[in-house]
Amino acid sequence: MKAIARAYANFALIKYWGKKDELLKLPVQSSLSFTVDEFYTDMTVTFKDNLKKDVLYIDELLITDKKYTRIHNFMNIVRQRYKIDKYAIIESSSNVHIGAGLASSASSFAALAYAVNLALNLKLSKKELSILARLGSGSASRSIHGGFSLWKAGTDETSYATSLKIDWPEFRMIAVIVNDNEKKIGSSEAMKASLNSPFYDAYVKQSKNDLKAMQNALKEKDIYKVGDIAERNALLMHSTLLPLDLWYFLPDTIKIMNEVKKLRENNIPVYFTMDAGPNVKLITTQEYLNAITSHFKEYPLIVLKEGKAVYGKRIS
Ligand code: 2P0
Repeated sequence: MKAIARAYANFALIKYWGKKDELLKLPVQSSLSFTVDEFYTDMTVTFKDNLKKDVLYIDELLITDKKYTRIHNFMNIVRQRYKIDKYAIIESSSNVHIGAGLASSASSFAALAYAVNLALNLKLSKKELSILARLGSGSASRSIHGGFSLWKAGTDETSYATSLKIDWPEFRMIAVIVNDNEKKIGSSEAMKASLNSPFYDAYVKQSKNDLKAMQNALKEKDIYKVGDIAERNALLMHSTLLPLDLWYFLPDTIKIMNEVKKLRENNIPVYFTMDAGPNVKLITTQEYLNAITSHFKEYPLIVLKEGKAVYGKRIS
C-alpha cells in the first residue's frame, strides 16, 4: 500500500478568492488556471498496519507543526470517505518554496490525492480526484490537470476542475522572484478576511464576466486579450485586500508592474499576475521571451511552459 505521485503547480488567470463553505473548500466563484512545468511536488504515501498516527516528512524533515495538522486532517477525510482504518507515512519533496505564493499547496494536495488513490487502489476518476484534492486545498483541484483548467464553483460533489483542452504550446508564464520567504498571512486567512472587504461584491461580479471573456480569449489564443483580462482580474482580487491593510505587494512588486506597462508601450505583449505573495508571474508567448527576460535581469526568473497532469505509480 505504497505509491508515489507528482503534481505540478498552477497559476490562476481568473482567481479563486473566497469560500462559501470553509470546511468543504467551496469557492464563491469559478476560477481558471495554467498548470506549469517547472514547479512540482512529489508525494510518497505508505499506509501501514502498525502506525498509531500519520507521520509527515517534508524534504526529509519530520514535521509536527500546523503543516502536519493540515495533512493529517486531509488524511482523516480520506479515511472517512473511503472507509480506511490505517495511518500513513507521507513523504513530500518539492521544488516550490512553501507558502511564498508559488502555489505549493496546489501541487502538494494534488500529488497527495493521486498518491492516496494509487496506494489504496481506489481507481478514482479525474473528477473524483479533483474533488478529493479540493478538500485538501482549493487550488489543488486544478493541479489534477495539465495546461489550462477550469474549476467550476459548484456545490460539494459538483465543485471540481476540468481540463479546457486548449492546445497553445507557445503560451508562457515567467515567475519573477521578488522574495521567496514564507508569507506572514496565509492565503486561506486573507481570502476569509476579504469577504468583509467593501470591494468584495464588485470583485465577484466582475470575475464572472472575466471568466467568460477569458474562455473566449483562450479559444482565440489572443495573448493581448488573455493577458489584459488576467491582469485586471488579479488587480481586482488584490484590491479587495487594500482597505484591510493586508496587501502582499513589496516595492519590487510595484516596480515590476510598472516595467511591464512600459514594455507594453513598446508593443511587447506582456502582462502580470500576482497571488498571495509578492512574486510576480508574467504572461506572454514564446516569441517575446528574450525581449522580456532581458528587462528583469536583477531577479531570479523561471520561464514556465505547460505542465503535465498529475501522474504516479503504485510501488507495493
Ligand atoms: C488562486 N490563490 O486562484 C488563488 C489566487 C491565491 C491567490 O488559490 O484555503 O492555497 O487551501 O483552499 O488553494 C491559494 O489558495 O487556499 C489560491 P485553500 P489555496 O490560485
